[in-house]
Amino acid sequence: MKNNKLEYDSVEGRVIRAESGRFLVDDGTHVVPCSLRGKIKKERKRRVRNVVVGDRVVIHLTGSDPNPESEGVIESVCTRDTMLSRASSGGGKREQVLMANLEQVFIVMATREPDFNPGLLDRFLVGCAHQDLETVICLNKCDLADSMEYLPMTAPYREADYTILQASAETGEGLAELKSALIGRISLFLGPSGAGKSSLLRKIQPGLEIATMSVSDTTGKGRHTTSYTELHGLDAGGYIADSPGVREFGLWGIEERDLDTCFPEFREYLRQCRYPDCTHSHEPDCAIKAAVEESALNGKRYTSYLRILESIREGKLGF
Ligand SMILES: Nc1nc2c(ncn2[C@@H]2O[C@H](COP(=O)(O)OP(=O)(O)O)[C@@H](O)[C@H]2O)c(=O)[nH]1
Ligand SMILES: [Mg+2]
Ligand SMILES: [Zn+2]
Repeated sequence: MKNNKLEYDSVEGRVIRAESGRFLVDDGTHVVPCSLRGKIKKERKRRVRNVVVGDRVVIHLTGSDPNPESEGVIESVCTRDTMLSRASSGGGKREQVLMANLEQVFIVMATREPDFNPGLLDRFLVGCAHQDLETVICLNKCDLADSMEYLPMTAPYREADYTILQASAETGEGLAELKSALIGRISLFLGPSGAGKSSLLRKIQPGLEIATMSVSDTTGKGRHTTSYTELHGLDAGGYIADSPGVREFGLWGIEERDLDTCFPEFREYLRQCRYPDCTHSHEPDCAIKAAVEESALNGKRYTSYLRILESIREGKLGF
């Protein structure tokens, strides 16, 4: 009996929810409500280590027989393969890790309600590119506008070779494609509040809302809107994280000289500038500027580049 207990004392799992010091860890068979071990908590205060959604952790089961998995303590956190960070809002002095161990990001933007915001989209794209994350642009609410209106919105991104998926949680357009892109992978839905992230998820996996609520029940809090990032297992395999609306996306840890490579369509021109450390703003004989003048590169994307460059120079990362 004692030996048996030892065998299931410590298990590995994945954090599927992290909210003010309380965590839900999925160990493959159970979802275990967990707290943090004291030592990790101290490190967390010093911001050495934050436990976030997607982290793989070792937990010690502390529930009592016959339900040891009714509670647990996070003992250690495994090294992350990937993560997505942004600068904390309100000054941007701190790194906020939104998620760990993600494989791809779906940036969900609406055609309308809220209005398509290319400046915000560009910041999301730069943040993901800087952290070497694959991205797909998911243009939702295609039922609210006609293609004459929304195709030009995504044209610069199509030209830059981004994968773009047109969708509507309302009519079901694009959902089969979206679903197949999610199977077997760990993905994050990122985008402004109201773009339709939660609606798309509910359509992709009917019953998800119920699952969400029953998980909430284990901590006694029933919630209907997304107020924290939460990871959902998909029946077809894979995990998808729904994030709360991100109104601003402060870039974290990105240097002036790294920015140009985060615009994939710029890359083929980069070695043609006169100065190898060209920032493509004021320098003479700049291949990027020349390409913009010849309309080989999109002017709006270039303006976005300049704006982000300026914000890095001014150290204003938190917006
Ligand atoms: N017309 C239309 N409305 C949508 C679509 N997707 C979501 N909505 C609506 O937009 C609102 C915000 O959706 P929600 O999924 O909560 O957005 P989230 O904040 O990104 O999770 C809700 O009222 C949805 O019913 C869509 O494709 N078309
Ligand atoms: Mg939502
Ligand atoms: Zn240049």
